[in-house]
Amino acid sequence: MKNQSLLLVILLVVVLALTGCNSGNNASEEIVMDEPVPAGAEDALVVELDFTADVIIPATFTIPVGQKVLFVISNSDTVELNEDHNLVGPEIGLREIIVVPGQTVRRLWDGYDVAGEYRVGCTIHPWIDMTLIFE
Ligand SMILES: [Cu+2]
Repeated sequence: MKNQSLLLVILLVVVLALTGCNSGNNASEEIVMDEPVPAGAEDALVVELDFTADVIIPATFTIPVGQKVLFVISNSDTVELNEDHNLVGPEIGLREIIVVPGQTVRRLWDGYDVAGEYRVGCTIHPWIDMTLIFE
């Protein structure tokens, strides 16, 4: 008798946990851990970046002005911080790209057409940044 009730409680907990997960997961914000290359990336320059727990690798990247970019951004730190990072560049109109631990995103960006050096970085961890050079 005791074992049966225990089993019933366990079953109930499992069912609740499963339905809870489903209702909390919005289809529109489903996370793809290894995003495919988006359509239209054929003529884009691939800019490959990696977030570690304290830096972005590489620290600088040079892009021709007006060049369309395919950002391939990974977050390889699943241990030390194990937190989301975002790449944001307000000065150059680069909107937030979020990368969760262990994820690789592939996003197209129109690029920027004023030569110069611009800081882009993570707003979650303000000490993590890099420089994009347009020339
Ligand atoms: Cu970060």
